Amino acid sequence: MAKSSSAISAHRAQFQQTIFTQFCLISLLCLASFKLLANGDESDASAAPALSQSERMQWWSDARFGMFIHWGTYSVLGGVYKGKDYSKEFSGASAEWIKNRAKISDDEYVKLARQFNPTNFNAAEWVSLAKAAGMKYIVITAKHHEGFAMFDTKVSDYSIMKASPFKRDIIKELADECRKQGLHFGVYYSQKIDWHNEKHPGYYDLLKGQISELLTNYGDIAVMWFDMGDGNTAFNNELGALVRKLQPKTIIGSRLYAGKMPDSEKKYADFKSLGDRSVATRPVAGYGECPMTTRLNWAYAQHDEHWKSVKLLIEYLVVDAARGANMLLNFGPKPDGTFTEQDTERLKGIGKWMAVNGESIYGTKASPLNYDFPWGLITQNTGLKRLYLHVLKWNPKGIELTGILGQPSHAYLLADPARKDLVVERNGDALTVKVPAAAPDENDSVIVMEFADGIKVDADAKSGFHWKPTPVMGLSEKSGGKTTADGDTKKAGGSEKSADEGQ
Ligand code: JFZ
Repeated sequence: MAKSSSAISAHRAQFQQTIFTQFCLISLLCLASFKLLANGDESDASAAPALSQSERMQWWSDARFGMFIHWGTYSVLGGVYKGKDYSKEFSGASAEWIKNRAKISDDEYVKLARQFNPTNFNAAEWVSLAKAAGMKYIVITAKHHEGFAMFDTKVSDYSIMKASPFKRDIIKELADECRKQGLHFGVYYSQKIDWHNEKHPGYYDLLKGQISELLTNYGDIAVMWFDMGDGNTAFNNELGALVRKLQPKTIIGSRLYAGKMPDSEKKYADFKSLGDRSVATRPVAGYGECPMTTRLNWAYAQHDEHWKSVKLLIEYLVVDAARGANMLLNFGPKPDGTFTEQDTERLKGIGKWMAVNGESIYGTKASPLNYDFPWGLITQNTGLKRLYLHVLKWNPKGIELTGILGQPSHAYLLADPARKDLVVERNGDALTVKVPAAAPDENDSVIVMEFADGIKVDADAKSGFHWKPTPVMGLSEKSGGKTTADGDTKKAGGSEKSADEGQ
């Protein structure tokens, strides 16, 4: 029997309703299954094998070169308090210790925060400077011994957001900019010394709270650069475990622990932080990093004229790399948020050399020889089957090296775009590279030697470590330099540890 039009439209409406209901049910089922899958994936992710240390360290080891930044309310004083300059008063200096050295009361010192208003701070400029200099990572003081947090912490009011007129999260702005420009971002965190909070009954909770904030609110934190660990190994390990839990890829420095502790007991340390202002004096076992200053002080100091030249800083970078260590080169920005002109000049000078010679640093390993030469040192890239001879002292009569077997298939100056072949003569166990009369680079001229069959070393070859870093004020005493003002005996913080002993 034919249906009436109204019956047909009622039937159609019922049919459409059924379809819609079914569609919703199917959508919900799909959503539920995706969620389940995701959960399943998450559970797979949570079951993912823990990251090995070598996986965690790969980018860091390849990077070889990073930027260290010491910046805080101490920068306002620039090493001077009530007319007295404390930036040279004791071993290792340094302007960020001024509260301690000038014996400034906490009530007096916290007033500095009200003057910390770096209106010229521009994260893009800082990160661009580091990138152009060839640096692959930045580590900045999120909280130094003064206890002032350079980030939006909720566990203390002594921070850039609540105690300073600036009220911008420096750590967030730099972390975001590093991510944008492709640099790894890390933070220095003083966990043992905190002259403002350490007497706080819940100090350990404050530490764990701030470390959790840093590892939760700022994206990937590539490095946690703890400083001056104490003997409380259980607590140090608790902090290490907290970092691992929150961000398994975060690299942890050895200063989470007391320097004198055996490396084997530093459970969460991924790399050995060598002595302040040190240069590797011997090949470093495992992963090592030498923190270095461009002058004497770490933080900005108005009257610190102990500047290191571009040539010297490149020498130190090369010596560290040739001995298997990274160099973390420090800068102390001014209280207005800009770098000093001298630091900017050094960054540009190093960047010019790195633009031509970066291949001889990035992704390299320590020399295959357990010695070096009066003319300089060697890095190697085994994957490329290349040796890089860093000739710091040019010799127009030729550059001689021993301990390498066979004949290079190709040898050329890294600075030569044409890669014109250089003559390499063998005389017994020595190879001599015939070179132009003038060194192609005033800082470090790099000769590349390629070995088609791979780099082979004469295991019996012996010699010495000829290369001693050029001694200057602002180089650790163990590395051959001086960090004590004449006649000074007082020590700042830890003793001047040897570069070899590390932290
Ligand atoms: C620490 C800080 O006290 C200093 O202000 C700066 O931040 C530097 C990078 O690290 O200084 C130290 C830490 C450890 C030793 C010496 C100085 N040590 O163990 O010899």
